Amino acid sequence: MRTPQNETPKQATDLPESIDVSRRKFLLLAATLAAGSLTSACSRVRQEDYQKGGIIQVKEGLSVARFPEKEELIMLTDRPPQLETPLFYYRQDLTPNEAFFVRWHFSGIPTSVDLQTFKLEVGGHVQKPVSLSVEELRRQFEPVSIVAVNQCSGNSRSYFAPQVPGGQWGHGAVGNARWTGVRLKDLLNKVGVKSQAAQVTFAGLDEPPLYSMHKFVKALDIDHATGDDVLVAYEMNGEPLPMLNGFPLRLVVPGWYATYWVKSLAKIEVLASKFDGFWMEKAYRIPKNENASETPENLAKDTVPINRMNVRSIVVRPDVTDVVRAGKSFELEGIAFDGGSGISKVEVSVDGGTTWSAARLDDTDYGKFSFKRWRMSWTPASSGKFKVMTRATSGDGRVQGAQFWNKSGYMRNGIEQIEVPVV
Ligand SMILES: Nc1nc2c(c(=O)[nH]1)N[C@H]1C(S)=C(S)[C@@H](COP(=O)(O)O)O[C@H]1N2
Ligand SMILES: [Mo]
Repeated sequence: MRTPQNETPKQATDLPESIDVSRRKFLLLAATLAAGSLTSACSRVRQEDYQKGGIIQVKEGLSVARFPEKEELIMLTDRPPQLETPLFYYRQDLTPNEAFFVRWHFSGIPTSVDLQTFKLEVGGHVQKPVSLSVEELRRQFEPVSIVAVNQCSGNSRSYFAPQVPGGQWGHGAVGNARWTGVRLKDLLNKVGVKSQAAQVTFAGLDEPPLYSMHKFVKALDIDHATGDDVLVAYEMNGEPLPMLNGFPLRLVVPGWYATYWVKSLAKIEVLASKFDGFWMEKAYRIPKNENASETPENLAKDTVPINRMNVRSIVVRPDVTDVVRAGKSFELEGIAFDGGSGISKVEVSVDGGTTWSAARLDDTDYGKFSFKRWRMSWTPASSGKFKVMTRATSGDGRVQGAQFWNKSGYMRNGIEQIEVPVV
């Protein structure tokens, strides 16, 4: 089911809304997935591929593929699935589940989950550990919903110069959804966190293919984990999560990069000391300085785990199918978002950064962790090539600027420039 484009806006605090997904529906979903397993249809495309009023633009050599529960998405790798959302899907406030990007580290991903036997374990440095079925989570805890952006640390990595290794994402390793589930804080209250707790770890059902590899486990500080925002979600845009986006449960860490949003979440463990696992100590680290920047000649010696998202904005219209005409008004359109302070301003330049004008921000309010969509009417005086740029300012006063570089290609948020041909 597609999320309607003009649905009534809701404040994150207006929720919960009703979440009446029947058990039958769940079981049906699980059964379908088990039977179908995760085989994909894959097609090779040339420069352009028309679809649903938008266009999938892929670099030479990339493919599009249709995985279970998904539309055709840009495929970086098939094992593990790494699928990118085409830009035209960002002309809606909420990214449809079918088009939401996918990223797993290991090929050993769950392809079916039996909700009769599945349990989420919550334990470790606590008074009384529990195991809960999805049904018990739904019944025993207050449901909460929040609209939040889930963005891969390496979103837009392919544009870094010099180029860096890792998934060569365009701008489509991001999505905005309404997540519904229970507060992690409520779960932790139920098990009774013991004093001196330091961190909480999260692990999913996916397994590394080799003994020598480390299971994907992430950690949050106890203060963060017991805050109001962090959820264990069982729904995405009012539906059970797609298998590829973490069915039946995933962690939702609003404002923080997607690496913390552990999918097919099965184990939550409270630790009395800081977690020292590979995915916190070795991977997903950024230079410890203001802009997480370093140079190839001078790599940062001090690093910290990646954390809150920085402010950024991108243009989603014109796309390659749109024709912009001299002397005719054209509505430029895009999205902006940050790590949770909200978007206060978006400015647009059509002359390569010489002059800037304020874009209109949509007045729909999905809360501070959501995409903010913007528009600006533009009547080019002449034909030719125009350099269109966009610059967002966040609620806490941060402004997009020059692009910084780091060896992992994380946190790209410099002002982007696109060249628009005007006829
Ligand atoms: N269990 C599990 N959760 C995971 C990952 C993973 O490999 N395994 N990858 C993380 C990373 S790096 C990203 S970008 C997001 C992607 O979320 P999505 O596939 O729902 O878009 O999932 C995160 N959660
Ligand atoms: Mo990621």
